[in-house]
Amino acid sequence: MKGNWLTWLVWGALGVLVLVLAFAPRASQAPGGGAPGAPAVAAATGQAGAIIQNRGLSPEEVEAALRTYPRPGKFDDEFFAFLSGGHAGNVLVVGLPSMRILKTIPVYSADSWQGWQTGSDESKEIVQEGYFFKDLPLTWGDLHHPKLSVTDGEYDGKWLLAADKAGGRLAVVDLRDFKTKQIVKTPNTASDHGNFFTPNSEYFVTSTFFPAPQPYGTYEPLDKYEEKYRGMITFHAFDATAGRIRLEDSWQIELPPYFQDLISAGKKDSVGWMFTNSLNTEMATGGTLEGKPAMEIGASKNEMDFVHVLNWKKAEELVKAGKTELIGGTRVLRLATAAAEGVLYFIPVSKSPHGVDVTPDGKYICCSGKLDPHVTVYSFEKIQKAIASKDFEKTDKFGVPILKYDSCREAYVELGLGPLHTEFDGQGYGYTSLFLDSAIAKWSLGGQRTKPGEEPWKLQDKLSVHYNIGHLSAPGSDTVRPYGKYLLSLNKWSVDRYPALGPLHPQNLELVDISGDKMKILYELPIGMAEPHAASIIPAEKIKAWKTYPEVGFDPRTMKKSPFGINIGQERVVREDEHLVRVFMTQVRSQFRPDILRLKEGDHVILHVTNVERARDATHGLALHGHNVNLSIDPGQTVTVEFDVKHQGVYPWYCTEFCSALHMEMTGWMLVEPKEKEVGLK
Ligand code: K7E
Ligand code: CUA
Repeated sequence: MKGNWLTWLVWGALGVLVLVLAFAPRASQAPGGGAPGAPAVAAATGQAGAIIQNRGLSPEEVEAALRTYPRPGKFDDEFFAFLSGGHAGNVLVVGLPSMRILKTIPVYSADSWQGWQTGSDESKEIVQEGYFFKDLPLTWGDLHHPKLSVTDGEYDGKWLLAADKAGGRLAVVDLRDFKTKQIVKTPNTASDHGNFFTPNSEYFVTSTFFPAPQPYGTYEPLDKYEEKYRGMITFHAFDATAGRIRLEDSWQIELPPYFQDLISAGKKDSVGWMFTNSLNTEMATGGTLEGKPAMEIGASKNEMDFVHVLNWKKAEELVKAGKTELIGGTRVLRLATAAAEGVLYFIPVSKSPHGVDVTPDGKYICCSGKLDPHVTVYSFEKIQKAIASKDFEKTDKFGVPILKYDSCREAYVELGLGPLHTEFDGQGYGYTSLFLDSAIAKWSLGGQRTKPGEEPWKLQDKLSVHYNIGHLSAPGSDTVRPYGKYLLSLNKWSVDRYPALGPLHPQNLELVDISGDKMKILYELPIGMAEPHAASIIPAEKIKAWKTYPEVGFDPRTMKKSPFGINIGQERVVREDEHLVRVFMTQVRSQFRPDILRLKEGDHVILHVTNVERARDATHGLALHGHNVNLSIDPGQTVTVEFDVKHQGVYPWYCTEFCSALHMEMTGWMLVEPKEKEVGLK
């Protein structure tokens, strides 16, 4: 509707333009004649017309361009998409609909722009806290699903959390300053994959992908897989005021050794419940050189895998009542207890599903097997009835009741090949990614909005994307209040969409307009970085980020004034003992104070640097030659770095941000004298 109107407008304007063009030269020649500005408008419109013609743009392309074009200096973006950076270990912030990359937030991996793990001890300590093994540095992570904190089931714009699939960790990002504040290692897991916030961010819940022997860290051979390996769902207690995970209050539910993959929170009607898709109910373990079938073959023998249905409120009660065992220092609700006490149920689902999604009203749970062209919709009400009447097919090997598929199923909607994830627009439609079809299917949910002549539970539209879509993301889709309007298609392959720049291709994102009956692609954004698996999209006005730190000497890790923060005039170099030198340094355009450090070979330096600027955007850097020290200090911020000075010599340092006309002069010297000749000793 709107699209048609816009198209009409554009082409209408072009029609008029031809006429206007004819008059334009004369108007501009007339001395002081014509309405002010008229010739300019005519000329501009004329140029636009020529561009459209020369480039051979279709009306759809012109419309897409006009809808996504951000006016310079205007805040035209309606939404921010928080995209995962995959195994680049970071988060990207992209504005919609402009599709401009506005920020990267380093999390698990180093980032020298922001001095993350390349200098400041604060950043190194945050990462160290989450090491898999305390004595083995982890310099990267695989970040898949960034999730935004919620209050009453709606985004509150305060925190972003995301698990690390490769390290079994999770991280907290503060949306006041867009910096990572905490990384913790999930107890008893090798990997975390799915994650979500409970409706008031009481817990950040993660699921393991790979089951592991328990207690974690012990060895068990693969032939004891069924007996000894277990999956885990972890309820990380989250302090939503402080923005910190409290491991001591966290607890886990032990699960069978299936691959638990992704998880979704119940909402509204289904609050207190959660859902997990699982694969490999065959419990295959591979063994391609040992005469056994490959994992992919072994793990797709069964016709059906399981959706896990968990009553986490009940589990919480059991945990509080002490029905847990301490494993690796964490309270774990054992599998047998979960099965016996009505915490855990299974429902069959077509084999090898990837993703489970709950409708915004909490009434339906969508899950699709990748090899079945349908999405299966389960009704929460029916599931509850089946549980209440013990309508079980049987129990699985671990004593978990399997609910009857037919008793729980509400609909079975044919969509296309390779269905994965489903998102919602809040207008009564689901959007499912079709990996094999390279398409998005739009389908009508039952019990929602009905349009004249529109059947519920039916495919309504299909859009080709480029190519092999994984996740898709609609604003607020995982909350009780989706915002609709746009959909991001996160594609795994880009193949021929961009000129070849070597064999490694960019990832391809596509912005889809979902405001009308037909989906339309508005923009394509290649990302020359790791695979953005998933995204969470929030209205721009919900983010209330700071422009500078509130006072000089601020420590972003504590969000308080640092004891090492100083003002101009307080700079000093203190030799605390024979080999320990502490430096309090300030930065302001365009100097370091002090700008000469006189040291001796063998010294250990503790450097506290405060950027005393109050001006917005006046970030300074400090790059020290040869010592792997690279700091980025925002206005008001204080950072600390410790390092050893092992080699005599002259080491300049400089500011890495082009901060002023005299930025090139913003430099300093670290002078390291040789050790005094130790004559006569030894
Ligand atoms: Cu489809 Cu991790 Cu959600 Cu990629 S995800 S593997
Ligand atoms: Cu400070 Cu350049």
